Amino acid sequence: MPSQDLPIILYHYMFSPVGRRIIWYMTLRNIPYTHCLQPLALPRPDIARIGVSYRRIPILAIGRDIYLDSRLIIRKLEELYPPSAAHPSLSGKTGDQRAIERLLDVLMSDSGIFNNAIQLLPLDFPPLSDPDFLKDRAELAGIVPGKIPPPQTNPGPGAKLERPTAAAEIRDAMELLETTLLADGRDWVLKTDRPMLADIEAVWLFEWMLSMGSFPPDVISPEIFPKIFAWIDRLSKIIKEKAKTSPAEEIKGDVAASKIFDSGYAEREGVVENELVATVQGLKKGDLVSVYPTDNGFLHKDTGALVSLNSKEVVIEVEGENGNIRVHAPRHKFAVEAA
Ligand SMILES: N[C@@H](CCC(=O)N[C@@H](CS)C(=O)NCC(=O)O)C(=O)O
Repeated sequence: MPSQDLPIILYHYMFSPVGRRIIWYMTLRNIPYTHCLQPLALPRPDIARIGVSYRRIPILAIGRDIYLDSRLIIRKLEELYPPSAAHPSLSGKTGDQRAIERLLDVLMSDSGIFNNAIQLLPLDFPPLSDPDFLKDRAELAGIVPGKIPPPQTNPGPGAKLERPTAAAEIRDAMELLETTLLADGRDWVLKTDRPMLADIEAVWLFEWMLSMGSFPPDVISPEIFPKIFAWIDRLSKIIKEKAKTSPAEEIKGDVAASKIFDSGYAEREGVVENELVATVQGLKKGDLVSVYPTDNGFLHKDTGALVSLNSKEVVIEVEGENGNIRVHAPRHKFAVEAA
């Protein structure tokens, strides 16, 4: 476990469903953290000053180690805070349980369902009529004035069918849960006596959509999916109660940066393993590499000296405003390229 002196700082904004995934995880495991709230759109000088170019939210700092992407963040918190009475485990015990946990993560993170949820944001959600916000999100998708957009972002025909099509996709994922894992009336996805990581993996997007008023009531309602709505309600109540007893403190970007630069590293330096991406490029420790996501936000590359690389993670050392930090990115949906 990292030294208790190392600050844990979550950079996020309250509207971020992926940020909430991390908050719910840390809340259920009693992991104390502070948060540094960010604007909904770029620029985010608080993040630039620590030396990070990655543009997505959430980002988690544990001392001078900075973790990108919620899946890696959860995996790291699992490793760095092994189960104890103070930090109870949320992971499944059996292989079957862990498989359900991971498959739910794949469903909610990798199946494209997140984009469907975005399509269903209420049309009167104020940022949707803010041209600066829309320009920012076009940049996230890689659409930059004067440049040819990548093929997946070309607007297709039938834009007016986007919302009904998205609703059908969301309903389908909800139907899966309602009629299988929750069908027998259990309280929690793994039939445990308390919520586990599998619950968090399944719930974060649906809870966010509910809180945003995104469900089209004729397609998705408590009458149509009673078990899911009751489960979301049970889980939200537990989180709210827990958050009340130990609320996270909010800190400003300058304070967050000083805390990071005054800290040590949470992890020992790793090695560059014989991974194909390293061998084909002849990469070795210390080489300058760029790391960036491949699904969106790919115009923002972090570049630094390669510290370690394995099948799960790449770590680079990057210069920040007041010293170096280490940026950790998952290998899944991230590129590692000689710079
Ligand atoms: N795979 C990433 C996805 C993160 C993501 O898409 N976050 C959204 C907010 S929920 C985002 O960053 N949107 C653009 C932005 O805020 O700059 C993760 O799991 O962390």
